[in-house]
Amino acid sequence: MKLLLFSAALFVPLAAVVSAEPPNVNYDEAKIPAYTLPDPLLSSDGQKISDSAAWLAKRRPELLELFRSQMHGRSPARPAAMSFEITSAESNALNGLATRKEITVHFGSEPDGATMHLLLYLPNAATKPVPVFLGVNFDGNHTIVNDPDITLAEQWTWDNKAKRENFSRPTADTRGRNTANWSVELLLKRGYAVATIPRADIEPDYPEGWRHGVRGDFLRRSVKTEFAPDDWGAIAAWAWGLSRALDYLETERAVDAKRVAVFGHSRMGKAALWAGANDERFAIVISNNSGEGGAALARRWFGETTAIINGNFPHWFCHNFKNYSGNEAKLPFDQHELIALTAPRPVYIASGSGDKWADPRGEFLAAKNAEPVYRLFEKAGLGVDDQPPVNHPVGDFIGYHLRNGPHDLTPYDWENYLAFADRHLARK
Ligand code: GTR
Repeated sequence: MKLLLFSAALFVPLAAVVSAEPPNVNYDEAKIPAYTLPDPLLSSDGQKISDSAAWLAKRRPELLELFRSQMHGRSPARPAAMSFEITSAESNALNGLATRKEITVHFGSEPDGATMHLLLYLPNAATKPVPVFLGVNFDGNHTIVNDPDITLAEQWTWDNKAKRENFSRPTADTRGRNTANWSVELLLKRGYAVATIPRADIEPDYPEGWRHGVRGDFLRRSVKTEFAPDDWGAIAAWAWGLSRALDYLETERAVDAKRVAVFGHSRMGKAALWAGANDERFAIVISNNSGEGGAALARRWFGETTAIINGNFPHWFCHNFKNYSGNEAKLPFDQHELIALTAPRPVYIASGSGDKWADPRGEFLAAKNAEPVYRLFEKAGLGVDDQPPVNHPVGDFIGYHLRNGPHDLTPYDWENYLAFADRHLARK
């Protein structure tokens, strides 16, 4: 009896130590425990990578495999039976500024198979194939700009209040709701096409949303009945959707598919980084306020953590990633290495000064620690050692700015992305 009591007493504190309870959120630089970042140039067999050939042949595939198996999961290849159906084309959109096209991407030949709705604006002033900004939108294609003729497509949503899934057509009053974030007319005037897909077409964003998206569709058509620990999560699915949109853009004569910048805000910034890491056809990668699981270092205890993100968004990453909740030191990588997977292509990381949840300094430090890989390609990175003050953009092949203000995507951010894209895409 005595012995039993004794062992029970021993057991309790031990359980408390190993529990996966999310730690408190920390916003104090002084409280961040010391951490050691993995060296991007050190292969798992101990070999030091010292040139770009060894990076591309050995370390890059190794890191990609680690991010696949431990964080984002494995995504399927481009479906063989995928097809594109142009459902509308209007050459006089946005008061003549652009040609608007809507394309339904069918992922398979089955009539009940998954599809996504791609919206494309082409600048009418262009005389040759144009570069493109491509991103996933949060609330539907009709929200990105004030254009009454964008199709209001039905989509799955989650009603948090009623705790109910809904398949419905968005109401007309949501048209143009996110115009301020997308700056579509500015991009068109600057000579860029704008392409977008809705997040809910690929996967509605809630834990059971996969049932209504491409992950559920692929699972139903496979021999499996449930996801493997390293099967793709929702962020990987959104990234995969971006690659499928690029597949269409490669068929579009009015655009130059070798000059496509993939971008995203917040969770879609995480998706853009993963899309760019996987798919080297993307010419530029832009992460706006992507934070935890995006550009911010996982090992820095500041703002959102691995445990919190896995707890609140269990569908975003693969099951294996749950092993790192409260256990970031065990990750075989950190997010600077995700950024480095874009090398030698240009990558831009942007933070908001008031966006503490995303850890702006952790985003800067990840960009900074990606530099050794760019150096292998003789590409200059940030050009600074310390995080610049607000509204002071820096960098060559790794761009960075800390915008004054909250978690948001603003015209200030776009001015910098445009300058970055102008500079790099003109070089091609
Ligand atoms: C938050 C989440 C962040 C970020 C953000 C967003 O709730 O914790 O990781 O992705 O959402 O996507 O706006």
